[in-house]
Amino acid sequence: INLKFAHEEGQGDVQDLYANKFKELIEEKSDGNITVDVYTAGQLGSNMDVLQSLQTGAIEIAITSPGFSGDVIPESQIMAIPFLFSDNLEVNKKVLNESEALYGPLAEKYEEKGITPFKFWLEGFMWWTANKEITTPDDMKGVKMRTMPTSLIIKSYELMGANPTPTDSGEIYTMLQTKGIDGQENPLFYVYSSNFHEVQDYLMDSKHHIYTTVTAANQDFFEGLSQENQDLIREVVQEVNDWSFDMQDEEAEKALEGIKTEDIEIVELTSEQRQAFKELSLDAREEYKKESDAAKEIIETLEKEIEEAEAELGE
Ligand code: 6CS
Repeated sequence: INLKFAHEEGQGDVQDLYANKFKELIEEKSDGNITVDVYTAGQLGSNMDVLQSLQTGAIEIAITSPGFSGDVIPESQIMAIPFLFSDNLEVNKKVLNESEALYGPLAEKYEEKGITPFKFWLEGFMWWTANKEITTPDDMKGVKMRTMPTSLIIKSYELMGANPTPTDSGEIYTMLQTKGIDGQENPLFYVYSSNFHEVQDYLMDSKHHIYTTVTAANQDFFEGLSQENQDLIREVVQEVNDWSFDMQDEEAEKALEGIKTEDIEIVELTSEQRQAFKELSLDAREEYKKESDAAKEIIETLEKEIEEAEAELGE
């Protein structure tokens, strides 16, 4: 069996390291019966195309982020709500790994669209970059912030006062350079590997969100495999997932060291400053609930799960 495994990032980025770890482990554990070809962003079309190809089965496995799937699976926009997850990444790791909300009603919504989600996982805190310092909602007013295309992300940025501008991943750098957009949000490894520091003056440690994604398969393909192969794939995804938490942490650490040597000013938001943005964003939760009964159940369960994990592991 040969698997096409597509992801949304460049060579050496977090998703690429993840996909290659999966390849290494599955080829080894299946004694070569399962082989994997990894495709980076753009090789099989845009990130929206990858989602579609996963649905049709042209691609067997993919890392497909909720920021791109919101129009196909509205409930996946639970991942588009800022300040919903914890400030403690260990808490988020636990919730993304075990959540009944995500692996129950949300997974069902993926299945309805022909996608089998294996694991949700995180790629680190999101940071803002911009051509100005942004620490208050006033600073954010009218700023053209590039976002991923999902409508609830756009809505959240409107709530925070920005002028959100969805842009293809591959166009962010040029748009920043030509001032078509003023800023963007992404985890640090991606900011650094995409060289956004070359075209941005400020990097805000805003921790307004975490970047979450999901490793998933085409449903017909996956269900057509033998039980043994299904189990093996699930086992390897779990192993890679567990491994990815420290890996993303190291990548963020390396990026921070690198970016400190570049010509960009790093600004850390205080908890009071973050709180002001959080309050503005709260209506995004209400918007999400309106999507469906399932959405209401997903967010209410998830909020409880995050609270419980914080009580156990600390905030
Ligand atoms: O901002 C984006 O479009 C992208 N960010 C990350 C971290 N991964 C994939 C996606 O293309």
